[in-house]
Amino acid sequence: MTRVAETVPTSSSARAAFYQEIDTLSMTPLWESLHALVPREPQSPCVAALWRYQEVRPFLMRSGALITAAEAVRRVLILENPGLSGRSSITQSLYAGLQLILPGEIAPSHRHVQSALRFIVDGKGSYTTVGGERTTMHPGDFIITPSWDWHDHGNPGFEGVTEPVVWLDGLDIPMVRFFDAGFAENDEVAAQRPSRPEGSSFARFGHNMVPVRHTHTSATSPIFSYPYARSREALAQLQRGEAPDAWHGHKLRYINPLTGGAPMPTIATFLQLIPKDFAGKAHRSTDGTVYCVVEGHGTALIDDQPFAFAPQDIFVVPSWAKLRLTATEDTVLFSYSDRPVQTAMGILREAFLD
Ligand code: 1HN
Repeated sequence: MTRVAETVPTSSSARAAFYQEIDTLSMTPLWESLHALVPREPQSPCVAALWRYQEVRPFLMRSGALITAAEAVRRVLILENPGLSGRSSITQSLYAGLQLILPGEIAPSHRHVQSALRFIVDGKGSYTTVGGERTTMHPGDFIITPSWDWHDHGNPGFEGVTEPVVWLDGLDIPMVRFFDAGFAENDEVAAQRPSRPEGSSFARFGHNMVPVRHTHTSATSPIFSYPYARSREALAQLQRGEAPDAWHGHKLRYINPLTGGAPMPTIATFLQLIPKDFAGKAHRSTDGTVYCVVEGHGTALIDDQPFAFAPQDIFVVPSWAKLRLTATEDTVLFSYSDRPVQTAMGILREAFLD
């Protein structure tokens, strides 16, 4: 390429002095930051990372001895991306944390603009009440707390079993922070009194049918609990009947039954089965994604860096990083990302590589 002789003979010190002068007027030169502002492709500060549940669990249990759920409001250890230190974020747009609730505890009712998902990782015997309906939590269940719905959690035990319960919290906290649109309120009561029997929402919306005169107008799915038993059975049947997708294995996305779209306005969720001895092809997408291992062992190769995973581990794949999944036994992965937002903006990109 020929260079056009357009250089003005300014010294870098003259430029630096100029930048200092305009800084007093709260101005800054675009030409110094243009490349960073408009990169040729995503250059995320978020890095690939994996949290081994067996390593994390003792610390969670220690937190149980340090503070009660009532005092903490929510007893959570945040999974903070090592590249986003101090930002309480696992990707630029998403939050993740592991929440512990001990037998007999109540995490008091409150509500906030941030949407939350719970993915149950360990233990039986807890429930969450969302907008007046209680749901019992089982490992592998995917449960939604819609924006601005009252919610409280408790752990009274289940069928005589009392044990600590741990779940993964996924929230759109960084997105709401970005928009400076956050509001929150504490309830007058610690635990809501249920206004409908358990299972009402699922009866109405969970069977490929909907009430003829339903009035649900929320941006969030009217089903707020997607039981693992049913989703797992769907994957088992797919596995018996067809070959896995070369990139994803057998992968289903959770839907809002009223729209067919993502169950939450800001977060898409998925469950996939990677069959034993599957060696997936590489895939990349602009939605950085958080994975939680439900069953099985394998490796996530993220930009050629191997992360061996075991049940209950959590790992994060940054935007545009190449992901290749392999499994040494039948493996089930839950995942979530900001895909609905990128889709609404028309900026989602994916590439399926060989
Ligand atoms: C929240 O309300 C919960 O309700 C969990 O369990 C994590 C993180 C930040 C803000 C609110 C919950 C949260 C949260």
